[in-house]
Amino acid sequence: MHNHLWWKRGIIYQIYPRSFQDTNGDGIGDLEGIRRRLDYLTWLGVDAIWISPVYPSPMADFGYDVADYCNIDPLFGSIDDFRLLLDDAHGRGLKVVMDFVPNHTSIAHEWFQQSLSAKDHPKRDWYIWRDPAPGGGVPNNWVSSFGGPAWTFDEATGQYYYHAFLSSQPDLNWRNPDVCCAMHDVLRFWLDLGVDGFRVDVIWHLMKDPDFRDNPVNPGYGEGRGEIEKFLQVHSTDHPDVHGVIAGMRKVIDAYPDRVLIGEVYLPVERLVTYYGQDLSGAHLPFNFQLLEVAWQAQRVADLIVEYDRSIPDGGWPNWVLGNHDRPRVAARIGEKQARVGTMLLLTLRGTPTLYYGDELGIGKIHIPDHLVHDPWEKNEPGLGLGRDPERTPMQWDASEAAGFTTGTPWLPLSSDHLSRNVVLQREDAASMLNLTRALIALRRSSAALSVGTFALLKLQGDMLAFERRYSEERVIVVLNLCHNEECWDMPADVVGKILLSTGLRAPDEPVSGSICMQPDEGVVIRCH
Ligand code: TEU
Ligand code: CA
Repeated sequence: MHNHLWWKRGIIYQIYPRSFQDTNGDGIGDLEGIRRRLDYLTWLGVDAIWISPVYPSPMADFGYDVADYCNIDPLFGSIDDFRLLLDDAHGRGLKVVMDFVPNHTSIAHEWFQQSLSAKDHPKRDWYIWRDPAPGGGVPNNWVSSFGGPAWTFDEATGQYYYHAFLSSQPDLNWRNPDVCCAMHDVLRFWLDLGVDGFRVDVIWHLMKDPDFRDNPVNPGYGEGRGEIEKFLQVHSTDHPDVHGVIAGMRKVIDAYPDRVLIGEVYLPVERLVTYYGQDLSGAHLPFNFQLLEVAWQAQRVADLIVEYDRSIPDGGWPNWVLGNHDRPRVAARIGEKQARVGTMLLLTLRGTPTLYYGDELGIGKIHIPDHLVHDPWEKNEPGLGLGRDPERTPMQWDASEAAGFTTGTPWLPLSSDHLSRNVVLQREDAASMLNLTRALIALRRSSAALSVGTFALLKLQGDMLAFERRYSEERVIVVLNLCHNEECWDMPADVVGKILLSTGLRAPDEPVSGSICMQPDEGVVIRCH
């Protein structure tokens, strides 16, 4: 399995830097904080960290509004702090993946300031400027992902600029070759520093319909959903020309050995897999977010795994995500008990797993009082449950007042159970979510079948799901009970082995053959003889 590239056999851990570890008491996590917690990450056993944006930014979208692509925001430290972090991470065998936000900049970026300054400025065309519609008003019906029109009028020059997100996040014009070149230079800047790859923000947004046609109405839209869902994003996103742009980035990256290109893509599977690109010239890993959205039923989960597996192009490598900074935490979504089963699924499926910080503690639902809401989406469209603050709260390290995250006041409230749910306590508890996660990581890493082996669905029965991972002679069976009742399964005669790990109380090494009775909310990994 060591013939496989690190990003195929490895496990990625996503860090939301504002919330991982503060070291200067301002209540906001920083790069030095991540560096001081590297021992934790190597103890946990992950192979790589992906850090959400740390570039200079007005923080209108908490770093996804970049004012300078080649520096570090003073809030997080300096470029020297970054170098130190990178060196220390590499010294421990950890890879570091940067967040790259090429679709839009901040309005504070000097490119935009120049673009705004005059209609004939050479940078005007770096962004997407359009005249008002013939009768006046916005150029088309495109809506911002955070609600409201996606066009903002500039009085001085009499045109609108396009922003798929906030009006303070103007979209770059990737049809302009100078934009391409400038952004490729950004990639090289970080690659030359030694980063191991990029997670590319909203990669499916980069190219838009050149005619800016109206998006069609979404017939499935209902009350209580975000405004963005009123229209199908057929002309504003996923334009066929995007694949040329991605292939261009990929070329830049491929000039350096062993780097990875991950793309953020929220699309149905058949569209998602096109982001591997023609002849695999696209993203190495187009993020597969299906587990974030699926109804937690064995049938649904099995269907999506099989469909995904079938859809991936030859030579393409799969990947799985169970949580991120944009979606409710897994324990909030499916409950704490099933989150253990979900984590077993994530870490036993075929394909690179991405683990979201804090999910290894089972952090769950967190209520953010109105006066503490930070997320601009929640502010724009309040009360619909779209807010992303609950999944961005500080990491819970110990039972001290601010959970060891800061000596000051955390920028977002801690989960109310941080005194009992934290790294120190869970490390001591053999049955904790943390130790389960760590054991699953160790198991995956020690097993070629789990890391890089084949996948086959074995059985679907009620709320129980069983699959097989195989690599040469090694055969591992995973059985997951997705409900709160006991469920028994008469196994095929050739499944004879022993339990390697259970999410429940079952003893490891317990022999298995014939039939297996799964405890409520239990998942097991079995090694066949
Ligand atoms: O997210 C993109 C994005 O489309 C999601 O916010 C999506 O709208 C939502 O999950 C519903 O499908 C990326 C970043 O991850 C997010 O944090 C940024 O706010 C956004 O891009 C803009 O850069
Ligand atoms: Ca800080």
